[in-house]
Amino acid sequence: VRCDRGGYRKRAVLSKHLVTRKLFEIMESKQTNLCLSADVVSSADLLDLADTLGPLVCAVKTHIDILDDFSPKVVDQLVEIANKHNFLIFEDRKFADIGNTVKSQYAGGAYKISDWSDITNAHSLPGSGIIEGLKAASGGRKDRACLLIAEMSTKNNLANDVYKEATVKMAEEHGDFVIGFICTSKVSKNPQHVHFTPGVKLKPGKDAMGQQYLTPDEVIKNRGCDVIIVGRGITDSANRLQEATAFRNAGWAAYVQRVSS
Ligand code: 6AU
Repeated sequence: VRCDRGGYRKRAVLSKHLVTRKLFEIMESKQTNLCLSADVVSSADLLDLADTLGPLVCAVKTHIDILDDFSPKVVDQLVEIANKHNFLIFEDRKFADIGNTVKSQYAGGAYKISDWSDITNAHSLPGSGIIEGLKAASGGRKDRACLLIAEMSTKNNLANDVYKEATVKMAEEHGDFVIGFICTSKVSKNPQHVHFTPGVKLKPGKDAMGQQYLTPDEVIKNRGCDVIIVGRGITDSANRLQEATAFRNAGWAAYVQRVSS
C-alpha cells in the first residue's frame, strides 16, 4: 500500500467544496491526473475526443467559442459523455472583466457556460469583483467552481510574484467558489487548493507563439502541481489514444513517486 501523505484521497476527504471533492475522488478512482485540452474546432471532433479519451482523464477542458459549428446540443452531449466516463467539464473561458459583465458572460449569451461546465477559470486582474460576478451567475450552485490564473505558461507573461501572491489571497477569501489555480508551480500550501498546469508535453520545448512546455514529471513531482493539462501533445498525435495513455501513465507515475517519497 503506497503512502498517501498529502495524496488526492486524503485531500478529497478534507475538501469542503463539492467540486474539489469530486475531482480528487475521480482522480483517485480512475488513477489519472490528466486533463485533456480538447482544442478542436469541430463539434464531432470534440465529442469523439471526449468519448474516446474520457476513460483516461479526470477532466476535459473546452474552448467552446472556437467551435465552428456550436449548437446547444453539443454541450448536452458533452455532459452525457462526462457522466458516462466520470470526468469533469472545464470551460477555459478566462474571464477578465468587471463583475457585472462576467455575470452575463458566464450564465448567458450563446454558450450559457454555467449550465454545463463544472469548472471555469478567471484572471484575477480585475480584483475580487470578478469572483462576486461569477458566483452570482452560478446562482449559488455548489457544483460550480472557478480556478484563478495565478501564473501563465507563456514566455514574458506579466504575472509576477506580487500578482501571484495576491491571487492566492483572493482564492483564500473565496473558498466557496474558487477551488484552485492555473499555475506552473505549486502556489498555495492549502491542501484544498487544486493546481492545474498547462504547457505540458512529454519533452520540454515551446511553440512558435510563446507557449512553453514542461514534462509531467517536472510539473507533478518537482513542482508539486496536481493536474496536467495537455492539448496538442495529444490532439496533434496520429494516435491520440496511445498518446493520452502515455500522458496519463507519466502523470500518475510522477504523482505516486511524489507521495511515496
Ligand atoms: O497543450 P497546448 O499548448 O496545446 O494547450 C494548452 C491549453 C490551451 C491554453 O488556452 C491553455 O492550455 N492555457 C491556460 C489555461 C488552461 O488557462 C493558461 C496558460 O497560461 N497557458 C495555457 O496554455 O487551451
